[in-house]
Amino acid sequence: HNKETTDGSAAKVPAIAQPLAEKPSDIASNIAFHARYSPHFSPLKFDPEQAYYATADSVRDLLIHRWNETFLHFHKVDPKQTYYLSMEYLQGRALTNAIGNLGLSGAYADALKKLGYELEEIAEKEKDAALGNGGLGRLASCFLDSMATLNLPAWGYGLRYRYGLFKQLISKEGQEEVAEDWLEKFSPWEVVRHDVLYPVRFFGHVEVSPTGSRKWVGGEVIQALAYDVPIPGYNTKNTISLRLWEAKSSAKDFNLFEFNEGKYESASQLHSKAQQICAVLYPGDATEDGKILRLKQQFFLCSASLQDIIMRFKERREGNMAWNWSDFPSKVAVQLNDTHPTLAIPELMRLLMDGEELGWDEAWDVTTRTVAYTNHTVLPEALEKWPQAVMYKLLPRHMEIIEEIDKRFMAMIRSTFSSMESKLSDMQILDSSNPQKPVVRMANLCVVSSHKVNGVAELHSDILKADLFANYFSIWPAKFQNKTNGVTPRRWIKFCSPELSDIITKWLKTDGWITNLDLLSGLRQFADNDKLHAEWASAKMANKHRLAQYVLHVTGVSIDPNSLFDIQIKRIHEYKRQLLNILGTVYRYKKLKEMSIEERKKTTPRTVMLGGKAFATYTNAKRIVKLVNDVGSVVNNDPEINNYLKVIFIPNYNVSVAELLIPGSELSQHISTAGMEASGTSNMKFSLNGCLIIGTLDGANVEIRQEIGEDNFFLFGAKADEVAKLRKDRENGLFKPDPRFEEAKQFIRGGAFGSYDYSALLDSLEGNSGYGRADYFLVGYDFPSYIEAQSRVDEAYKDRKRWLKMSILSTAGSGKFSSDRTISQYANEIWGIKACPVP
Ligand code: 9GP
Repeated sequence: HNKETTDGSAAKVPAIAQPLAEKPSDIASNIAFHARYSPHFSPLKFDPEQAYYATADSVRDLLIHRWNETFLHFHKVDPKQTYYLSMEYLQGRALTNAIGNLGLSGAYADALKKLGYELEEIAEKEKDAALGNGGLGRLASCFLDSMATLNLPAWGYGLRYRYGLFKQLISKEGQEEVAEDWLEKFSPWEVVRHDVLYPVRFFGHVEVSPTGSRKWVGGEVIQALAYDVPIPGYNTKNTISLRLWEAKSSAKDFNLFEFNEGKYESASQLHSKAQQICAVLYPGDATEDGKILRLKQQFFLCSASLQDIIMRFKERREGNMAWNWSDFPSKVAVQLNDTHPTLAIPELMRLLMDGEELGWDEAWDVTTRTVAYTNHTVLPEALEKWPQAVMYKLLPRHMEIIEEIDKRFMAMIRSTFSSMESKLSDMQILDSSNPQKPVVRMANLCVVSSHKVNGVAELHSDILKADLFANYFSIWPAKFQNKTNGVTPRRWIKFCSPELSDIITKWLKTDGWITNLDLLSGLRQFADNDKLHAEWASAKMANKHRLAQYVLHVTGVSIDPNSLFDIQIKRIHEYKRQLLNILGTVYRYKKLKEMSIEERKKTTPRTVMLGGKAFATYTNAKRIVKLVNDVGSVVNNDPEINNYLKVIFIPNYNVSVAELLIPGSELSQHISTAGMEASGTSNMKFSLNGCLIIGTLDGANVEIRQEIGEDNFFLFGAKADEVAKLRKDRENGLFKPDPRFEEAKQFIRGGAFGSYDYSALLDSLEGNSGYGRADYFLVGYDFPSYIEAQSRVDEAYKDRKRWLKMSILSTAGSGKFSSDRTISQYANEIWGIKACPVP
């Protein structure tokens, strides 16, 4: 292997004779080899868990081989490279995906059979890597898959959280959060790089030398240690890296003397401070200590990653005397995934000025040509604002730099765009309008310092230009772009729904659609074909059976695969309006109760499934989780209604659960208040899997509807540009609630679903909502059109042929929503990078 990859650096590594197994018999012996010689368990066992680890170890051999080749190839070619900085990655499980991307699913399944196992059985032993919250983190993971598949020179950087997203337990009280220990045993997918270690400083002060140069000194210094996760591309040798930083202290920080004196805590103070940094994803930030910890996490990611990027830039220029710092942006693109990694901006400035001795103008030129920013939300509470006092304390040099950026920005506006002077207070980075609590607006810092700013769906990008960033757009129109999100077709159909994928390949007579999703449009010509209908229906039914078994396993409730499977899975948030869904379901239940048996028999039986986690301190979201569960307990145990309606709360929703639910879905709900969901990505996964959408004109729904055709989308609700007026009308007492809406709420208030007092939740729809305005999310306004859209769903489902045609057309129209398309656009229109395939 060494021979193929030999260049200057590979020659230092001795050659090896171990074969890389790709045939079932070789794979089986390789797995057996790992079971014996990579002993993670006591030697006599070969139970499913041990089989999983041994299998993963054997896959890892293949990945490391390709990974080294990719790294060396990039090193030799030295292309411009993208670095994706994200506080979140929702990787899920890796085994099935890695085997699939390597094209070895069949070979591994056969090999495991020889050893007495089914691939699916052992794959279930893997814990989800849930280093993220929701859509933003899963998008980052889909992007990595596409970057590798497209052979792009690109890496991800993130944090190696000890505990990722919490595990959700459901009891009578509702949701309970417990720490999810994804590293309980260990992860076979990460490789610690003991030689990749950078110091990251916090606190301290700025020292000024007699020549006026400034240096940040003192404070505490924590080490960032790299853990690399290989990301294999599909059907290519290219295997890229997700580099996750872990915080640690060094031996010199351990005070042996104090320890021996019995002062155990102070002896290892820095050790425990280091451990706090990567302990959990999004630690609570209500207190000042919480804020400092969050900022520490963000800065830790930015500083370690930039030191690493600069090191690599210099390493690749070793021996070349002619390079210049102004070359940096032609070799490096840094993408900020939301505002969480904003500190990369002042940190790059600091490293260039204080470390490499560039002047302000040169450092600013390099920084602004390197960094680009993606906005993922317009929700005010998600646009980060950090107290200036906290920033001064933790990052004194960075605050100096931010102040200087702000000062120069204001001077530029006054001199070049004097008509914007009145807007300056909104555009400024430092907001001192409340002298008690001056803050740094991270989004403004991003917009001012990035060469490109993009939203994640057309509607969202338009809102950024017209509203959130309108002032900036008026001075820098060329800075703003749209990059509609996408999802990887490998994980989200090929591997999670092999039956449907085989049918698509058979009818299109090619599997080229897996990397060129636009080819799915070729299914349109067969949308009325009875034979395809029969195959399509049978694949869906197989997936529904698999899902029904899972539901029985995790909830104890048996559901009927002949009923319409209606699913809403996403983080629980008032703007996502799970409450609208459950109120609609309550209304349906009440109407069923009022019907005669004969009438009931004419209805469309439904299984309504909801899943998602509520942020631990988000009270109304937790009440919604409880309400869904309470409704389920009553409905599912009502013998009259049982055959016509079931309501299921799927506990502990995560990536692996989504891989089961989405292929088995027939209707999915994407019903956010228009203008509030930036994009959504599960909507794309559902329609790709032939599931129909009931939804509002929000986020990427708008484009999905365009692509699959208006007739194949159950639309309802207010439009984004009507929302502001509707809220005003409501404040002015002009809103008249629909009697059906009142009926549903009254039914709950009357105790139909138990004795828990839901008035605080329901009151948010009438009076004092958390936002200080009544029914801010317009549940009441949209309720009647939602109920009517649901009736159209019921009717459509009764017509099997029509429904199947719509389902096929959904898949056929999903070509645009591949993350391969999204990433190609980022590569061409923002990063300026080109494919660099390993020969
Ligand atoms: O809420 C958005 C979601 O609509 C979008 O699909 C996702 C990926 O772009 O980002 C989410 N935003 C966040 O999680 C926080 O900004």
